[in-house]
Amino acid sequence: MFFRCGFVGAMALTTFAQGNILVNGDFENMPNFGAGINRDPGYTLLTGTDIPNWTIVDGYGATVHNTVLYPTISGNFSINTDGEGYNGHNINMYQDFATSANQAYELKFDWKNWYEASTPLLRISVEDAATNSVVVEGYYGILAGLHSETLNFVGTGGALRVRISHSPESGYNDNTFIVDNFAVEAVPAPGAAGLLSLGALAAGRRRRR
Ligand SMILES: [Ca+2]
Ligand SMILES: [Ca+2]
Repeated sequence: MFFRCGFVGAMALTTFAQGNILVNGDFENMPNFGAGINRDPGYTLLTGTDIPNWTIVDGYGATVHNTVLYPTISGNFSINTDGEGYNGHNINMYQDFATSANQAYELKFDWKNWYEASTPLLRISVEDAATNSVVVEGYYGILAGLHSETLNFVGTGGALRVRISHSPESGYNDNTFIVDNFAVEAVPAPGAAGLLSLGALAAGRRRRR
C-alpha cells in the first residue's frame, strides 16, 4: 500500500513541477547586445532572431535595455517595447511553445511604464501558431507602478505562440512600456488537485494505523 502512495506522489511531481515552458522569457540570454542596428551604452535595437528563442517579425525591431542608462525590471536586461519606431513600427515578436490538449496554462509577465505616451497600448497575446487565431490577449496602458499579470488559457495539443506587440502602435520611439519575466506554466486541473488531496488523506490514514 505504501508503494502505491509513493507512486501517486511521484506522478504528481512529474505532472505539476514542469516550471517555465518558455525559454529566455527573462531576456537574460542576450548575446547580441551592443551589436544591433541602433545602440548606445544603454540600449540596443535588435531584429530577426537576435534575441535567442524569440522571433522578431520582419520589418520590426525590439529595444533591449541593460542597467546602465535606462529602466529595467529585473536581471541585466529588459525589453522596451517601442522598438525605437523602427520602420514606423513598435515591437512585434513571438515565441512558440508546445501544449497538451485541454491542459490549463498560465502566462505570466511583468510590465511598467517609463514615459507616458497616450497613443500606444501594450498588447500581450497567446495565439494558435498555425492559424493565428487569438486564444487570449491583454491590453495595457498608463498605470503607475510595476505590474505582474497572469493570462489564463487552455492548450490545444498543438503549438501556441506568445506575442509581444503594441495595438495601436505609436510608430515612434515612445519609451512607454518596459516588459520582462515572461513565463508559461501548466496549472493543475481541479480534478487532479482533488485526487491529490484524496491520495494524501488516504496516505495519512494508512500511516496512522
Ligand atoms: Ca530580465
Ligand atoms: Ca526607445
